[in-house]
This record gives sequence, C-alpha cells and structure tokens, in this order.
Amino acid sequence: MSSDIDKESADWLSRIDAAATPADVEAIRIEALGKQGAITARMKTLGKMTPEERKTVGAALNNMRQTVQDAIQTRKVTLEDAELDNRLAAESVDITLPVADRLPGHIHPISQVMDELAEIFADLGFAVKSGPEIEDDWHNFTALNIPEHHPARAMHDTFYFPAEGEGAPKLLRTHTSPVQIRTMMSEAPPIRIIAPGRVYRSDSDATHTPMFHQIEGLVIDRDITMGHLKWTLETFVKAFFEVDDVVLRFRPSYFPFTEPSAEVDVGCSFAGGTLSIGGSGDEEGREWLEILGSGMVNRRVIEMCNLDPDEWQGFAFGVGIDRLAMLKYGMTDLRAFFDGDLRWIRHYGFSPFSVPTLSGGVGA
Ligand code: 2NL
Repeated sequence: MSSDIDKESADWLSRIDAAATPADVEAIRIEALGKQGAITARMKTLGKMTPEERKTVGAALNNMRQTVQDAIQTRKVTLEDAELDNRLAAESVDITLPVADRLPGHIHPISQVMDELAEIFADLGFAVKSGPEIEDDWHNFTALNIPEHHPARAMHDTFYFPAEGEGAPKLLRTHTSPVQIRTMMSEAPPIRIIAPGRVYRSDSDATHTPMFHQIEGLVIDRDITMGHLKWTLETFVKAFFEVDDVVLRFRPSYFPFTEPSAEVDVGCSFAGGTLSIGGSGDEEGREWLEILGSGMVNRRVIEMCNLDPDEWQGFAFGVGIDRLAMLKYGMTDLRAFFDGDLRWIRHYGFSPFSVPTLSGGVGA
C-alpha cells in the first residue's frame, strides 16, 4: 500500500515538474487536490479502514498530499517568475516617442497682464490690494469726492442693486478706487499699493464690455509730487512694453478725485498696420495714444479718509487692463476676451510653464 502511494506521489511530482505554464499547474492541482480530485478521493477512503490501517495509510496519504501541495506551489511560483522575466525581456518602452497630446490649458491674456503689472510694481515697492466688487455708494463715490446728485455719477453707468430699506442702494464698483479708499482708512501712511480687479459699467460695444478690468495705483506719503508720478508711470510703461525710448505726454484733464489731473498719452506708430510703442507722438509718422488717467490725490479725498492733507499727499492713476493687453498683444475685439472661445485662448493665451513673464523687469 505504502509503495503504491509512493508511486502515485512520484507520478504527481513528475507531472508537476513537466507542467509548462501556471495554468497547467492549476489544472493538475484541481485533478489531484480539488473537491473531486484523486488525492481527495483517496483521503475519503480512510473512514472505511480499520484503525491500524488508517494509522499507516493515513500518514502516507497526508504525506503525499503535503508533498504534492508544496510541489504545486513551488512550480507555480517558478513558472510565474519565468513568465514575468520573459515579458520584461520581450517588452520595451520607447522613451523617445512623443508624449500624448494632453491639452495643458492657457493663461488668459488678462491674467498674464495682471501678473506682469504686479511684477513691475512689486519691483517699485507697491503691494497688491483687493476688495469687494459689490460696494456701497460711499466707498465708490462719496469718498472719491463724487457727492450724491453730482453729475460726475452720471459719467459712470453704474449697475445698482435693488434698494434695501433706507440709504443708497449697493452697486457693482465702477472702478477699483474703493480698494484704495479702504486701504487709506485702515492702514497708516506711507502707502504704496496697486489694486487690480474687475469693474462694472453698463456699456457694451466693440471697445466696451459691461465687466472689464482695471488697475489703479496709489502712493500716499509726505512730500509726494507730480515728479514722482511722472517717473513712476514712465518706468512702468517702459517695463510693460519692453521699450526704452518711451515718450509720455501729460495732458491736463479732470477727475473729481485728483487735482490736478492728467491723462497720459504714449508716443507710438501704426506703420505697417501694427502698433509699435516708442518715440514722440509729435514726430513725423507718429501719433499719441491715450493709455491712462492720473493725478495728485484731491485733498478732499485725503480728508474723507481721516488723514491730514497738509501732512499727507500722493498721486493716483487708473489704467484699463484689457486695453493694455490689446495694445501689447495685438487683439482687436475686446468682446472676444470674454467669449470663452477655445480657439481664441489657444491663439492669444500664454503657457502656464513660461516663467519669467517679462524679459526685462524694471531696469531702474
Ligand atoms: C482713468 C482714470 C484714475 C484714479 C483713477 C484714484 C483713486 C483714489 C484717489 C484718487 Cl483712492 N484717485 N484713482 C486717479 C486718477 C485717474 O483713473 O481714466 N482710468 C482708466
């Protein structure tokens, strides 16, 4: 009996040894040790044996079962390892292939220009400030020396919210000046800030959208003069357009919040159908292009912010970001900025991986 079992055991082992794949080994395992397997069947015969027989045959059968089980496990691992080695040897990754064309997304020109402006003014010591887009009448108008029923309010085609009880209704800010007002109210001078952000006016055509972007700058300190304003704007325009021979023209103007006020034009040329910044607009073949409004902060605005206008003065300016982007990067229709057309953003957008944003920086 025992030699019979030894022979059967040897047969299983040689079949296991001859198995060529893990699947072959699995088939043998089912044949031998499965529920209907040959060894399982033989184990079931133990119950009908005498106790003496069971002792010897049982030990031999258990021994066979364990040996076969171990051999199957070992052979399976060996064959699986071999299969993996073959695959690793046969398969290869061609790392010279181009990567799959995943859309990386683009930086919107407005974000790009805002980043460029923040970078330029950071070099000049300005901090970036932001504030609410839903404003109250006082911060948007009154504090800026635009009293109620003043015709200057009509200059801004303001979006008002429905009135809530007493008092003036809330509105969508028409400029980012309220951010500067809030800063003057909450921080002690000296102040050097820029306030970029969305502003709203009820206006819509090829050059006006009801929402657009503005950046305002404000400096409040002792003994600030128009000379500081001129140098700051000149340095900013040179850095932004990356042109050295920039000529600015300060044209007297009126804003309720500045006195004196100046609109600023930059000399440029449209020769060849494209805009190039530089030179004096008074030269042959050149023109003046208005780019921003500015002035010395009206002393009434300083007073309104609880500062003494005899101690603190400053300058301020306001620039349309969308227009700056169009001038620098050559778009012609402002409305396309907000259409969300992927073809437009792929053409005019910027790579999120291209740093730094400016070639030069401020060369002051
Ligand atoms: C324009 C004109 C300007 C300001 C904005 C300003 C802000 C405060 C006080 C005084 Cl808190 N002024 N801002 C000053 C002059 C002009 O913008 O035409 N922007 C496109």
